[in-house]
Amino acid sequence: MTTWMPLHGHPYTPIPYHPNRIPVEEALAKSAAFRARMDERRTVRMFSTDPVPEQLVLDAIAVANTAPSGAHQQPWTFVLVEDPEVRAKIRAAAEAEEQISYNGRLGEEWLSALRPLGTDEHKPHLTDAPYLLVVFQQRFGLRPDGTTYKHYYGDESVGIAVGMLLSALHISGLAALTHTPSPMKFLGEVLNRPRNEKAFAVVPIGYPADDSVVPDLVRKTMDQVLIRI
Ligand code: IYR
Repeated sequence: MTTWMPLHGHPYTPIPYHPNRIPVEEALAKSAAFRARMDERRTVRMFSTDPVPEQLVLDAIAVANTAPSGAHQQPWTFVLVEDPEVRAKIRAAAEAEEQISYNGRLGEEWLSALRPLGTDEHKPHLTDAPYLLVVFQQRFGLRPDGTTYKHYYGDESVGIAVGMLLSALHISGLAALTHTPSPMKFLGEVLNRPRNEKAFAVVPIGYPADDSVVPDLVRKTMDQVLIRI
């Protein structure tokens, strides 16, 4: 029997894993329903201030925490911000950065790529949405004694976790936005994060505003994205 040796701890004991196979008919029905439901997901920028059940957000974070990660290092920290003062601080700092970005820093090619989406430096969602989830990537491991160790595939791992988070939020009827103010250094400062963590994304979570609109965009077809050999 093989024993897997985590880099920074004890070997994991292999345990049986043989979940029941889902009968094909049932799997096809579930798969089709999930596909259709996911196709309804839209990135939302106009949020209602209505409260959302906290448990739905906690469940979605718990789902994200099931994501696969390089060497099972789970290099993520989720900071859930409800405090209106902290949200206001984050909005002010993000808008200050975005002001610079949209007025030259992004460059003409980037700005013209964004133009169809209609985004700008105003970020009301940061204070309208009842929750801001700030996802941090642990660039390296930090032991309590201050020594460090490498993390592997951090970008990929946190990206997968955020994807699972967005899916879980959507399944619960919640809307979200993957917002990446740039540079994001201020988030570590405002939220008092340790030196090994860098902000990966800010995810406002809530219900869409009653007058919310989204761009009438079209997704690539399967023919465009799938090559079969
Ligand atoms: N971070 C900026 C700009 C921005 C960049 C991309 I790429 C987007 O898909 C959307 C926005 C902002 O949040 O406005």
